[in-house]
Amino acid sequence: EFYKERKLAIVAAPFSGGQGHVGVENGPKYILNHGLQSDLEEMGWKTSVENPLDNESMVKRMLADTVKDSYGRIKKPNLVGEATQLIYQSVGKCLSEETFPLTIGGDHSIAIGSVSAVLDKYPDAGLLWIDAHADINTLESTNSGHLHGCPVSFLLGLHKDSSECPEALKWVPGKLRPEKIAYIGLRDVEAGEKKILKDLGITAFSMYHVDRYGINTVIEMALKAVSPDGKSPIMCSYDVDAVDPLFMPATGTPVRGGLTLREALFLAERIAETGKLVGLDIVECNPALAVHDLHVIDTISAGCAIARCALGETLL
Ligand code: 4U7
Ligand code: MN
Ligand code: MN
Ligand code: MN
Repeated sequence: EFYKERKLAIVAAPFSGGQGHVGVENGPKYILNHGLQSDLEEMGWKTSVENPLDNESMVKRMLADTVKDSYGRIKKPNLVGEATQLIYQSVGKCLSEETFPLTIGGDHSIAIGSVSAVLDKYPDAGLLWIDAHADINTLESTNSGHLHGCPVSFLLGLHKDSSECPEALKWVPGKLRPEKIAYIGLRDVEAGEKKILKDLGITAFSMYHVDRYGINTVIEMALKAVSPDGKSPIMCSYDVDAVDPLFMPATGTPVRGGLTLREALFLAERIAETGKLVGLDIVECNPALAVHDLHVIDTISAGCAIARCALGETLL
């Protein structure tokens, strides 16, 4: 019932300021070069590409690491605040034109922008966060200071309780309700994050649950949690490090013991099957972290396959 005209925008978010590795900003370029746009066209989507970060001052700031940009332990709050706001506006524009936003990262901080825009348009949307990590560190709890470990806390509005919030991030609406998010794939969650998840009663399926119940039951439980009546729009923020590094080696914070490639694609296929998907992020592909060419191909082709499956590609 969403996107009847099957319009889709690939929102390129070549951003690395939410973490410490160079190279994740090349994710969109590699994914586009792999042919994702024409694949989606063949599947019947009318596609376009948006480049919200492609303005002179942003490009300059992302390259030059000269201006001091830290706030206590928090790294690059100004850069992340400005970049995510541009992504927010771009995704918001897509949605206002009934165009499906497929945001390609870049690191996971960009979801602050993409998910906020989806929640503005669809306030009752359920959010599926597919990831090895919970990304729910607050400005207080983060040990690394990397904002790609914090987007969920911003989406929940936890920064609003903080005297620590940098000016550039104050725009984030923070309207996500804790009962509207479910995680799948977790296996590297910090103690501080475990406490937040518990205190807020957030639904989270770790790799333990995938092993215990199987991926099919896990996705049914996750969908039920964020959309009990099955009617809510669904937003999916897919961090490729949810997938086992055997299949997805070129990513910034790989953790062994993850989803198999089929489990990863099945999740996407099942989400597509609901007919309720209203937005998708694919983040954290970092071709620079491959130790040889096959790693690049594995990572980029798996990233593209996740996108295609979530957007309706079927095996038969
Ligand atoms: B990703 C971490 F400390 N929790 O906060 C942190 F383990 O978007 C990792 O999921 C965050 O890749 C990983 O830096 C962020 C760390
Ligand atoms: Mn992750
Ligand atoms: Mn993540
Ligand atoms: Mn990562």
